[in-house]
Amino acid sequence: MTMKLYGFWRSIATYRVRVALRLKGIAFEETSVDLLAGEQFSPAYAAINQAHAVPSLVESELTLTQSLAIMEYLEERYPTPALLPPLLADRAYVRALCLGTVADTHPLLVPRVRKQLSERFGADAEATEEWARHWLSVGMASLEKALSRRPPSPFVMGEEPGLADICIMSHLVAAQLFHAPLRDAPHLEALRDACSKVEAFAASHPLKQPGAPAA
Ligand SMILES: N[C@@H](CCC(=O)N[C@@H](CS)C(=O)NCC(=O)O)C(=O)O
Repeated sequence: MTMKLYGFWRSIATYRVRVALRLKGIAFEETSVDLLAGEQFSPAYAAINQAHAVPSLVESELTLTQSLAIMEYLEERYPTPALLPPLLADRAYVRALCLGTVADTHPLLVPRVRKQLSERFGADAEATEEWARHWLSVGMASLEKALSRRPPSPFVMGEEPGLADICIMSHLVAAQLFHAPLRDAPHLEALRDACSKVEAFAASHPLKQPGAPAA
């Protein structure tokens, strides 16, 4: 049965799940939840995701939320091709890289946080964009440092892309959307170039989704 993905073109959390599904060759249909129009707060969507956020993935009777939890579910349920490495220590390394984006940076950028900054604290559009760019740059500096200690070749865990590549690419895609330049980051640049050549990443890019503005 085809899986159903609830997402939004601009959502980098949805992007992560799209890439994981495509790397694993799992068929899915995406339904757009327009975050800019507030559809995440509709009663119908709240019944699917009580956190009013995308992505949500529905497989038969099961509804999954949180991009990292969804990708780990896919990894356990459909182990081939593997997105996590076989060694325990490597898996911890990959998860640490993932959380650098998923847990540390991304939550600072989501629409509800930017809305609060503007409505409660009076930040104008330029200030909220600058806020996003700041945290994206802090995150990229940290990721670049990590990769410089263990350079990708061409992907984080070697020949095949996996969870770390997906999460790091979601960070770089967000940086692109928020116009946060990639500076002095040769490892991130090389990883971005390698991932961009993979169809699963290219086809999942926010600007390639229905509803996205023409590039
Ligand atoms: N940690 C969650 C983040 C989910 C999330 O906040 N998604 C954003 C879009 S990328 C969203 O739906 N935001 C709605 C809002 O902020 O109102 C995940 O990785 O799935």
